[in-house]
Amino acid sequence: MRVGVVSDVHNNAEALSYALDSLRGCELILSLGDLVSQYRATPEILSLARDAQLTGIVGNHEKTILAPCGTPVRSRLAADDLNYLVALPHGREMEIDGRKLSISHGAPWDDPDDMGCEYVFESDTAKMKRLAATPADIVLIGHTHFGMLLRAGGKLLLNPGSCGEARDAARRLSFAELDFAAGKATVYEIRHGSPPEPMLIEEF
Ligand SMILES: [Mn+2]
Repeated sequence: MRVGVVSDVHNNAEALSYALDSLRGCELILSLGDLVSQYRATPEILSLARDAQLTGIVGNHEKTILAPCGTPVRSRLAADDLNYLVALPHGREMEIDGRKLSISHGAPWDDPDDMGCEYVFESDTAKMKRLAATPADIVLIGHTHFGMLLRAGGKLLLNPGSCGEARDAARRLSFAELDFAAGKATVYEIRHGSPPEPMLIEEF
């Protein structure tokens, strides 16, 4: 089974379309939150998400729109788009090919009632240790907009980076793919006008 992973799209329909095109053949595509951007949820991004049956969770930007302060944004959304957002859970746990997946926007220990989410950067030893203690085989996070792929504590830790709003020095947009049959995880850089380039590769 092949699983695509996108995160932090921030209304970038062009980048999401590119990623979805590259991930054709994946049986499941996960979205790790922040599909939309604060006080903006474009109908285009939500119809792309619904058409691709993105299996999503909320990020801090969805939380904002779903909170009382997001009422004006929600009132402008079509029913189908609003329903998609409202149905998003805070996080997900699932099992694929005998592996347990933990899926969260910032960190598995994020408070569902808090609008903020934790930033877990690879350079933060304490947070990385806590991430590696998550009771799962594959731990998926987003929010930092930095691609990360490594093994720690017998687990695979993956952040696909941002598929829409580059924040790293090289201004890279990225997404990821988990190939369960091959036991291979890849973070791909989006290359405008050409096929994606593998950026990080790890076995699991
Ligand atoms: Mn975020």
